[in-house]
Amino acid sequence: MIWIIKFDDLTGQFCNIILDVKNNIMTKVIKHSWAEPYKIKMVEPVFMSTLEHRKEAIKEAGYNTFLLKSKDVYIDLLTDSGTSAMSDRQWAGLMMGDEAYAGSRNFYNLEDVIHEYYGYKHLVPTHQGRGAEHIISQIMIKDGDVLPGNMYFTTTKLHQEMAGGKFIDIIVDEAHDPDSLFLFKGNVNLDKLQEVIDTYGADKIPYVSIATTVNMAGGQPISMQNMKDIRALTAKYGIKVIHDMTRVAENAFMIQQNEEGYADKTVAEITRELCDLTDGATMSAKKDAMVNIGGFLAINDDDIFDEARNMVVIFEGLHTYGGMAGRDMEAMAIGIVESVQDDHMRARVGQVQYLGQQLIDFGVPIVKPVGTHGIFLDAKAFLPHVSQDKFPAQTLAAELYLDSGVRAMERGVVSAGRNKETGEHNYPKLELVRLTIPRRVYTQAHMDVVAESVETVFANRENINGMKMVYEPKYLRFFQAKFEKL
Ligand code: P71
Repeated sequence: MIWIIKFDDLTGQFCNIILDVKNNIMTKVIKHSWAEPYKIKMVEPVFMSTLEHRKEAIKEAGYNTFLLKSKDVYIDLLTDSGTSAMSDRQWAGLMMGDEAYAGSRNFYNLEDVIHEYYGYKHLVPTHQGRGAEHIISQIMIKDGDVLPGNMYFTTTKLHQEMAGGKFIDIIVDEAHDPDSLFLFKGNVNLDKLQEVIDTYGADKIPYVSIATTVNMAGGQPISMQNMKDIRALTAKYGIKVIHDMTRVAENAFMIQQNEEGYADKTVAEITRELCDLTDGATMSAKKDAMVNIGGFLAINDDDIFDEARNMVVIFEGLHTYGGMAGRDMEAMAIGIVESVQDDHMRARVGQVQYLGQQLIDFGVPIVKPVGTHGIFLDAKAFLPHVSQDKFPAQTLAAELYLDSGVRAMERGVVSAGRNKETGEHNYPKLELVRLTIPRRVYTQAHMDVVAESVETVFANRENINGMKMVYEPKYLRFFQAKFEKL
């Protein structure tokens, strides 16, 4: 028997070739490791805290993980936004920053990359995603308009409301069910979209708001077929589609893995195909594109571009930097190209799936199937004895920090805010704690620590009671609200 390890060009993976020379048999065993396509050049020490220290820190933070100091956190899974590790190429890009006030070379590099990889005609840079959401909402939405979309995102919805619009959720029902194994929970239910058009009329719908990988549903992808169907239906009525492309490459990877006809296409090709089915996009480059800050609005329509370019100078900065330094734009341009590499995505999503599988094996209730940017603990099933008005997800996030110094994020009733008309809490079906994995930052051993900690809290769940809110800010309350333990 002879073993050879060989790179398999067909699958892009390493495989073992086992040669049984005597019997003239060759067996090929594909390894399914998601191992990283990079090695570590620089490290950042983190604080290994004690239970005593964490008790003090979380109390002082009002049991809100957003209010913890980063120095008190061991493994930071609050978000994958702006927290990823840049490559040596991106760091080199920072040194190539052209900090001219107007017409920076880096802006044109970024524009070229966006044309090539995303295909949109015009680029308006912004300081981050919500800057782009603000501009597109103010330009396109009028008082009394409605915005159908595949589940709300906090900042997106707020900007739509502040512009006078009302968000209407048209995502498939499966998205609200943590146990449904449907592979494309980001899909739009086309009957729901048709119903919104019939009820309000196409002229009240400035655009359909479509996110690739739906954050609040658990990082769930939308299928290419569904995108095509949305395009066909909206085209019939002349309605635009605006794409929240914050994690589009992750969505493209899931299409490659799970949708018929896409196994042989690259993540880059699928990404481009997704963008081509829409009229414009808002982007938080802090996710897929692996920069610490940055974003943009991209749009095909010349008139909307004209207005957006006009508006960006009021709120963000000149139209060739939009709140970013030249060096940020260069790092972003490089990061976009890295984000659509198949090897990168296999490792990125593979790591998330690795953590998810450990928790599933232990019987911890999580949103299934595992999405692309994090694991979402199902707090309702985790703490069935804590009613939703006692903030189960908020409580669980605090308990997890107490146990191990792992910081997670509430995505439940606190995030959902209050109903604008009645003033009551919005009670979302999904009451989740998000363990968000930054890209290229943590190791497999870190994932093991996280899994062990969640399992410990799960084993002690009966001793956990809910919390009451003792301070509530008016906007996006989850960022600064404070709580006390019951
Ligand atoms: C995330 C974030 C950052 C965040 C935002 C609000 C509350 C808590 C954390 C930001 C997104 C996003 C999508 C799909 C637009 C934005 C805004 N996500 N769309 O997941 O996920 O982008 O933060 O750059 O302004 O932690 P921005």
